[in-house]
Amino acid sequence: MQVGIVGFAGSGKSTLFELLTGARPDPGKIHSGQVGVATLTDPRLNFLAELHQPKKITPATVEFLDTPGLLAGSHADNPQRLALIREGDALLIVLAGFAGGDPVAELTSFREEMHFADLGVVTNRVERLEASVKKARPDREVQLKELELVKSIQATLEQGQTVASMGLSDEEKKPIRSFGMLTDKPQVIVLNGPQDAGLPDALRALASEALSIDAKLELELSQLDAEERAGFMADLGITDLGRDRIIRAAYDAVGIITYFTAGEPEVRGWNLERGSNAVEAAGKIHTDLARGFIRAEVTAFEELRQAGSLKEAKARHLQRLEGKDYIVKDGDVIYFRSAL
Ligand SMILES: Nc1nc2c(ncn2[C@@H]2O[C@H](COP(=O)(O)OP(=O)(O)OP(=O)(O)O)[C@@H](O)[C@H]2O)c(=O)[nH]1
Ligand SMILES: [Mg+2]
Repeated sequence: MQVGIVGFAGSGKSTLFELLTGARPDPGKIHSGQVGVATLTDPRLNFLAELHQPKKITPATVEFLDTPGLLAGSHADNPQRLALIREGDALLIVLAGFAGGDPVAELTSFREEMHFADLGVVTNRVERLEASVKKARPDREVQLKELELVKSIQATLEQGQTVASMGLSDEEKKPIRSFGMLTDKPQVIVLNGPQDAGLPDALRALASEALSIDAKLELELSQLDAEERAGFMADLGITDLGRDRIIRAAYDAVGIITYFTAGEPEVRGWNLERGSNAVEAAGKIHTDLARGFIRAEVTAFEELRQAGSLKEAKARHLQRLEGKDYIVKDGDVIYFRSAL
């Protein structure tokens, strides 16, 4: 899972990238996009580690991609800059809330830039396909179908609507998947700046789930030792840090849940697309585990926590045997039985 950190130049993307991933932004990498890995602080993992005393603890992770900012008012190379994020699963749009700017106008024009870039891509594709279907070719039928699809996307974008608003199924989207339509991606909107003002209502109206963070301050806090940090936070009246909220919001936007495997060698969190079944979950670990799947022994994390130990959870019959079609839930602790 990869989330592109995007926005206009100077909005604080690299500051946020460093806060989320702990990786130093490298100016030499920015033009191709710099990848960093963020681990979600998850108290459930600590509890499981207490129980199992494993040799290794591996949290679930998400990749963030720091990208060069767009330049306001210069359409020309913005689509090219935006091309970097076409492979991402979601976009984290960072708005500058610290330099007296107008975040609502900033979000509106950023969305326009994405719109414009998508329109460029589909218009290009429409033109190519129109030329191509004029010739007799074996895949003409397939191309005619794709042409119909890209034309309807083009019309939608021209009317000011997003690709996401079309509600296309994964199957319908197959021909355009490689385009990575930006206006089809889930968005996490982050207002970066001092927290006293809170989120303006006008921004909430545009992005109901918008979050706010003071990335610079929080990055500075993260570099202190725990005691100093607690002191500063108390002095500044900060009770809640934004880092984990943002990572959690990225998981939710993409539709990713976490399940756990727990044993003596390793306690580990795994990312899984919401709605996946037990075999698909097994496949995240190893294809053999999925191929040889017999059953999944599942305990909900909260029940395990209340029972206090796996033994007690079993005694209370809280461990369930589930088959291939079982839909895995966030927080499930799973032991897979496999014939391979
Ligand atoms: N006051 C204030 N300054 C900030 C905040 N976040 C970032 N800055 C400053 O704004 C400047 C730009 O921050 P960056 O994180 O480099 O911004 P960016 O979006 O990566 O910029 P580009 O990569 O050039 O597009 C730096 O000088 C930061 O220290 C903030 O929350 N408050
Ligand atoms: Mg930057």
